Amino acid sequence: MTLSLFEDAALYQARREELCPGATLLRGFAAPNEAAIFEALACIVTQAPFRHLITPGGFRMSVAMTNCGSYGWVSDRAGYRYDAIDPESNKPWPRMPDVFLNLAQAAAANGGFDDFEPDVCLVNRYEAGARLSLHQDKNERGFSAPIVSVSLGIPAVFLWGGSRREDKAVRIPLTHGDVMVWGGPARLRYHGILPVKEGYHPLSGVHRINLTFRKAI
Ligand code: MD6
Ligand code: FE
Repeated sequence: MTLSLFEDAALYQARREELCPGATLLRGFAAPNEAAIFEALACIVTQAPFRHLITPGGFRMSVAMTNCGSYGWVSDRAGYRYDAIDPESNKPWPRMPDVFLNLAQAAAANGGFDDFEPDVCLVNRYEAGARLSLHQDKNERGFSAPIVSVSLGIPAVFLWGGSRREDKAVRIPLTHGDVMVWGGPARLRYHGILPVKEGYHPLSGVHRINLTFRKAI
């Protein structure tokens, strides 16, 4: 029997971990939709290929990125921002596929945030050695909506810090299908990804893929 995402979400309980008020880890939540997610992703990257963005400080990011949705997160010498146009193609970003939107909304509801309307899905691709240093997600216009973050492919260790950069961070191993829902009092916590170890996953090859859904505007 195949259940809809929403029936799945209603039944989903067992592997849910509350990290702190506002942050919930839904272990394996995306796994039932893995095939449809990777099909949709293949279509997105033909229109908006992965690229290594340049930070405002002039460094090439080790994580390759693309986006889908009404806006995309971009970085260059001028700064970080959301843009409705992909600067590589000068066209709008690919639309957000239904399987992405439904997954993000079901996860948000499971984490206690109803009516999540993401307008961006940032797609991060990590190869061995790629990392994301501690940061806050604060380029969005408001912080009332949560962030939904989907981990796929090879594993990684998530650094979960506090509200100040110098606060000690705990390490959370994330594996294929894990979804983090993160908002309210946790929305501006520092976080990052440790350098990814070599690995192989049948759906992503040597990569870790992360989908981060946000309401940017
Ligand atoms: C990643 N994620 O997991 C990077 N940000 O590859 C993030 O930077 C992130 O997972 C905000 C909320 C959840 C996240
Ligand atoms: Fe982030």
